[in-house]
Amino acid sequence: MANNREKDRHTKVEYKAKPKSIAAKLKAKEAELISLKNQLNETAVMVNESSTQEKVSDLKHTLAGARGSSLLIWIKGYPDPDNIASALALRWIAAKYEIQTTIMHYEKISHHENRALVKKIDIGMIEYSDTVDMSSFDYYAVNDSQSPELPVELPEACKLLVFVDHHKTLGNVKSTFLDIRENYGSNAAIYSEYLKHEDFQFSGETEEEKKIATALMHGVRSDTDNFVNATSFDYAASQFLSQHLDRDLLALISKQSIPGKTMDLTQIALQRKDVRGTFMFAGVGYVRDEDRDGIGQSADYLLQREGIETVVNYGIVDNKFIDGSLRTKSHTVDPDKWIKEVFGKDENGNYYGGGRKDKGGFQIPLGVFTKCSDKELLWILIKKTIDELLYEKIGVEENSILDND
Ligand SMILES: [Mn+2]
Repeated sequence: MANNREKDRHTKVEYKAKPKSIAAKLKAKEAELISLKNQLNETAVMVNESSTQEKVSDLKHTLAGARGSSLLIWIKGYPDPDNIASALALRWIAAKYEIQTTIMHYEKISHHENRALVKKIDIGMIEYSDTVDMSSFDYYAVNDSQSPELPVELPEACKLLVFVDHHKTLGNVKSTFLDIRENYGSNAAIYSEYLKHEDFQFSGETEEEKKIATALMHGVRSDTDNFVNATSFDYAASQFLSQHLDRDLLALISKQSIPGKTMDLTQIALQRKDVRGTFMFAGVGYVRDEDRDGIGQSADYLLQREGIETVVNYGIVDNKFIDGSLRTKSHTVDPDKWIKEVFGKDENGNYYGGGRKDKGGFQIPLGVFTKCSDKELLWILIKKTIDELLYEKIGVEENSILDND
């Protein structure tokens, strides 16, 4: 995330002594990391909170002004997960103001994935035809599109009430409520922010709300190419949505179904990715024993990223040991040799890990550190130690500028 990178960049820590064993290294850093942690807490900022607050007030005001009216939610272009989910969210919010909504599309639903979405979520969209009576709409809304022009004619009195988009604007849009955020990877993330706002009391507990959260998550994923092109706002949205979504439903409407936990780990790994040339490293934090496979699976996924040849993901498994996975498509990285060189041997002369062909792994027991009561601090400590070993191996300075996007 941008914030973490900022923090990393501004946190200059110099290491004078160079302890040999991992345990000694951990111990040597504890004090300075406590101060580091304090600094991190101080600089933490809530992104975008004030502007969302303003927009939510605006939206409430707009909808209250249209109370009891009839709203056409128009899906422009081919119905896709992002605009369908946005329409669903808007319908849910509008219902709070007794606004009757009709979700309508003009183009055919083409992709099988989108048909599955419409069917499984039971969206109740109408396809436009000459026989549909358009005269009853008081207002219309457009989401996820650069312009509000429709391919059909609306009654003169029918005004644009809501316009929400995340593309570059093409010109002036006149809408009672307008929210354009070019720095969002998905429109669904913008709607997730509205729903997250306490004023709308989205509990995520009803069937309908779970469906909406699921559709929005699908929208975020699909518009960000499975988070590869996500911004911090999309991650924040998916973090919120993940608390409410129906994972079985999400699996059904997604092209490939992957275990929920693996998806979460992948999401975390993407969020914390640290790209160094052709290497990508990601510490995913604490992982339950039964979910440890997700560390390797998320590394498999990250390896698909263009320009990346080697991925190392790691986390603390079962509060007992550091578990890491390496995946590579490089011709020069030998996973077995690489891991043995990076992590060395324990006091009994056994290597912490190894590998073969294109993959490898390592396990480092936390030993006495399992007793550490501050899990957050312990993670910072572990992460810095592992990262430093990795950086040393590939020959980069810890504080060199990251080339993450
Ligand atoms: Mn979109």
